[in-house]
Amino acid sequence: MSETLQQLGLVPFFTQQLALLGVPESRLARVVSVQRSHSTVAGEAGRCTVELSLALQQSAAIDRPTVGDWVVLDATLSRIEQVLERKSLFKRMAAGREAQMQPIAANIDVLFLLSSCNEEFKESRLERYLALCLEAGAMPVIVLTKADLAEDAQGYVQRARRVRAGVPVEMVDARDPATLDGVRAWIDASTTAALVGSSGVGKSTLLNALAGSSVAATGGIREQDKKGRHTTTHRELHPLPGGGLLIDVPGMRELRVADVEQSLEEVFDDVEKLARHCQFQNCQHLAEPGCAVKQAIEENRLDARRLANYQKLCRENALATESLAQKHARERDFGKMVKAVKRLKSRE
Ligand SMILES: Nc1nc2c(ncn2[C@@H]2O[C@H](COP(=O)(O)OP(=O)(O)OP(=O)(O)O)[C@@H](O)[C@H]2O)c(=O)[nH]1
Ligand SMILES: [Mg+2]
Ligand SMILES: [Zn+2]
Repeated sequence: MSETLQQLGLVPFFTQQLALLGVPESRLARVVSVQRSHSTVAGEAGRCTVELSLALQQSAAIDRPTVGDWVVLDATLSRIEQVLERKSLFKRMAAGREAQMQPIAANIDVLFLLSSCNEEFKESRLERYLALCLEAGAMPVIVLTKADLAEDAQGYVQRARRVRAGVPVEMVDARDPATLDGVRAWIDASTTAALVGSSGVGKSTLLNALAGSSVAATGGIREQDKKGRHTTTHRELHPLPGGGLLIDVPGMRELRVADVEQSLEEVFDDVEKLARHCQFQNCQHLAEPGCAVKQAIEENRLDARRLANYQKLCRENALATESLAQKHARERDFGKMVKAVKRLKSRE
């Protein structure tokens, strides 16, 4: 299967960069998937497996190509030389000890935040995803799957609507293409969308239904707690037959936030609005007198869970942002030291 660059989602934002670099479109490609030692890209010449240039291999994780990236290949089309500036980037704090950001999907227009109409549904998880989505610069759409299994699917819709006013909520049976018009409406010919959500919510099932064929494996969930079995193991970009592209992302156990302060304020703008009426400008909404936020909770105008999650995400964000800053400072110091040593050596 060979797609045109337009079918792969090419828009002027990237052709302009290419023109500035003076590189022909034959060397432009889009990253379809990333494996440990190589990546699969799609371009005018079809799909091929490529390596990273040495410079990219040595660059920070966040600067290395990720699924959805537009990249410049070398003349032999076997190596990625450069990653074009991204229009949007969904990223998280990487799991593990080292403080660094991990790119999840690049150049996405729409992010479908999937949650099931069962025990898996948690407002707090959606709030976390929403903050990451706004930070990414993508349009969020909450998709409630397994509406067919729920006695009160509308109840879940209402809960989802309260997560953040204005964020669209779609309800589907991901196995049934007849229920997908609401989701389809968000994807046009040049749209790149991505599917995120816990394992087992039906991301790959939804992809297959939109693609009209079985392009990704799906798996059952554990009956007792409705948890998925991590069926999808890698991220992949799939062109849809009706136009547009969809990135399937495996369910991630940990989606830590960093650098999302502004997006958190945006997601929790109802809390922020209340906080303006607190007696103290720096009120932490703990036990201060004249706290408008606490009062709203007492009067059932605000959910105590929502405030607790906001505070939890703020703490997590502050810690992560701080450790990223410390790491950058260490790297800067190390860079300075290396330069100083080189200067001394050259004097000798
Ligand atoms: N009844 C019903 N079942 C669904 C729906 N969506 C998904 N399923 C089922 O839920 C199970 C998990 O679906 P997957 O598509 O594999 O889930 P996933 O989100 O891709 O999971 P990971 O790849 O593990 O992250 C499968 O058995 C699907 O058939 C739905 O809307 N209704
Ligand atoms: Mg899957
Ligand atoms: Zn307060």
